[in-house]
Amino acid sequence: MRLSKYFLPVLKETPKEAEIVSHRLMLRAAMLKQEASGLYAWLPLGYRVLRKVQNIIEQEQDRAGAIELLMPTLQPADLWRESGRYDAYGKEMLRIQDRHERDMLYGPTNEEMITSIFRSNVKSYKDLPLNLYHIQWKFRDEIRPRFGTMRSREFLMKDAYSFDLTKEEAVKSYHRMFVAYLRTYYRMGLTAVPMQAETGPIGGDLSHEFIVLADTGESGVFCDKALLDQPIPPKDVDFDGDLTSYVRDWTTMYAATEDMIDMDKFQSEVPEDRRIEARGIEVGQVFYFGTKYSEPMGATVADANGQEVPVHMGSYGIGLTRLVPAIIEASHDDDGIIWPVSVAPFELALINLKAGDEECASTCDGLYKQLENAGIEVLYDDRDMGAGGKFATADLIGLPYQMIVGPRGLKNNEVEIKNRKTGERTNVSLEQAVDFLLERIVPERRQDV
Ligand code: 5CA
Repeated sequence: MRLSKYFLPVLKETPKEAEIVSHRLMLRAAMLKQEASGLYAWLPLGYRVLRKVQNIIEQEQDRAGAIELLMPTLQPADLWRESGRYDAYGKEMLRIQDRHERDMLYGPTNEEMITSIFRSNVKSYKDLPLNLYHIQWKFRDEIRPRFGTMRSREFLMKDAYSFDLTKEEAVKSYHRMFVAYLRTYYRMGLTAVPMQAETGPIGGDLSHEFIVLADTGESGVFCDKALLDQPIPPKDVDFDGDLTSYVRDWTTMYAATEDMIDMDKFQSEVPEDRRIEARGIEVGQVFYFGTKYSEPMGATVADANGQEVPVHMGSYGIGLTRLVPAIIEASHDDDGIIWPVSVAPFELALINLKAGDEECASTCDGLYKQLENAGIEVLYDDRDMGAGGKFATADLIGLPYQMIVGPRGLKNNEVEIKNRKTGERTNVSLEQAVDFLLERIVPERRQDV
């Protein structure tokens, strides 16, 4: 993409309304624009990141055996009357009437609708286990939407729903999602620690929140430091096999949010020098809630004896529009964002230092083609302006690598490559520049881990 043809209205000033760094940077880097309280437009740069996050989630969900579909944002109230949640959900739910005065709502979550899809289509235990997921906008009329898309009213969520014959089988489904989550966050450059959690309006008796440690997080958390170094299940993990050992690795050591903390247990189980008392961002939550929805809604299957039994269910959420700021909270400096390659809107900023210089322009044009042919995602700053502004933009929007092309370097047949994260600068010959980048960028995509 040529920056001269792109839409990247970066801000020089720091917007006053933004209280935390990720919100400030998302506004300054032209990723977002607020349209109303808790409602945001995703501008092109932000949308590219959101799509990368979505891709990783889809790959890991699919790998774990979940099947993608798409349900509507609007739902009939009658479904929610069946589960009893229409009244229970309260003011967070946006209630709407259509022209026939039928009660509708903008979905805050989809347990009811997926249960209705299930009950109309699945009749036998032989069709289980089943896990269906979608990635769809949700609306929750939060009392205090804040921190940009960290806590917004409309937000994009991945929600998966598992169906099993027995509790024992349902726990296996829970484990599959648990392992997929560890891999998903890791691929985005995050360490998300699973912590015992309350179940709130979703219900059930088994739940973990996945928490990224960050000072600006909304949850107080308590955990064992050693958890941060636990191994991530590998790409070829067998989702049909026994996953308990992975789950055990991540759940044996103490970790709980402030809602669930048992101080005596925390202090007796975790040696003092390993106790983390910190804040964190909840980037996902998984629930097992048995027959809470299947029973009132009549989602049953025939078991091996021909007996109709309600299925055991779980649900598994990831907040995509929250993950993007969470990644920024975990990875930025005074100059701007530092994207991990795997979610970067572009992998490389190609910077022509001297606009108007014919040799610089033609070399950059040539490199741009070569880089694109090599499959590197390039944002080519070909604008007719000084180098200072180009550097500032590249640092602000946080592309992992910069390739800087100027007359001085070209005299020696060289370009400069800067690593945004480490600040390290290397002069590389024109001939080797593309390979130099490929060697670094390809493993950092984390597609094969
Ligand atoms: N039905 C279940 C799981 S599918 C569910 O709704 N779970 S949840 O309430 O925990 O939401 C799942 C994830 O969505 C949360 O972990 C969080 O990352 C994200 N999320 C929830 N509320 C918001 C919000 N107001 N703004 C941004 N993200 C949110």
